[in-house]
Amino acid sequence: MALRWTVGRALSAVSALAVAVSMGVADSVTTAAESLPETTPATRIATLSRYDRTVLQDTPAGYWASSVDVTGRGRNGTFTGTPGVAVMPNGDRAPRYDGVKQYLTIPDARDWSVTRTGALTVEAWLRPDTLQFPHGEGLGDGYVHWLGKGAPQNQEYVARMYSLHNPDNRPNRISGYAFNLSGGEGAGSYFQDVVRVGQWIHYALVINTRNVDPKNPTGYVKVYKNGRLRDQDALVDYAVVPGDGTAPLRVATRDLGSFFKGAVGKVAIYDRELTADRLLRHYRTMVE
Ligand SMILES: [Ca+2]
Repeated sequence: MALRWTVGRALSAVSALAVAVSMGVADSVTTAAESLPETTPATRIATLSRYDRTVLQDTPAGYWASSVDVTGRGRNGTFTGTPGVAVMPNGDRAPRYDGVKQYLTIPDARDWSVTRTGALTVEAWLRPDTLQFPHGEGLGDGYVHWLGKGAPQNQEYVARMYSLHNPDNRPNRISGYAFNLSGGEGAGSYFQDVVRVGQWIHYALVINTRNVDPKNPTGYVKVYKNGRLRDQDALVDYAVVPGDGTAPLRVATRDLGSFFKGAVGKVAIYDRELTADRLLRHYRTMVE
């Protein structure tokens, strides 16, 4: 029953897109980057990829293959600029950002904040098209924020990638941080491997304030790469207590301070901690 309900809602979202396109409401950017072809409703649902279906089985609060919320809740994003298209390992398409001024904005919603349930998983596939980002921020402009929810006094979380050469000596480190609303230093986890231009990487950031133990008395942050847990850190180490801010969720930037050059696809937000088994399943479904 749950699956049928979910698929039904996904179908509604696809229908809504088709209506928007036929009415000329959706711009060409949205249409070009959308991975769901315009066909009859019956075949549309069949063209959700196996990867999309696997994600929907885990009932994400929001799921954006491009700018459209595939869950059917209608919380669509808006592209700024005209992103290109990249092909993912399974043949699906993903928006490709120029690293200068293109990004996706999804309006603020309670479901995008850790505070609603006490746990959040942010999942995405990224494909860097450079190892040295032209529009970075931080020390020596050494990194870019490629996904995040944060603005002054409304900081929540961010996904970051460092350039190959940066003053912090963190070559191509890929990380995730949880912040207090006031900002400052975040509690973060990371992996730091050799990265190739054009390589697809599956990333998941978990923030959990409910699963507490003596080492994590107020919860933790975790980062997964390709379905494997790579790092975990206690929120208490940086005295981080996540809040519910007003900033939008953005992809390819957080707050226009830096811009990711490359593709970011299949962005999903879950209002709980996804299990390692499910994250590994997602990864394998894309690459096998
Ligand atoms: Ca909010």
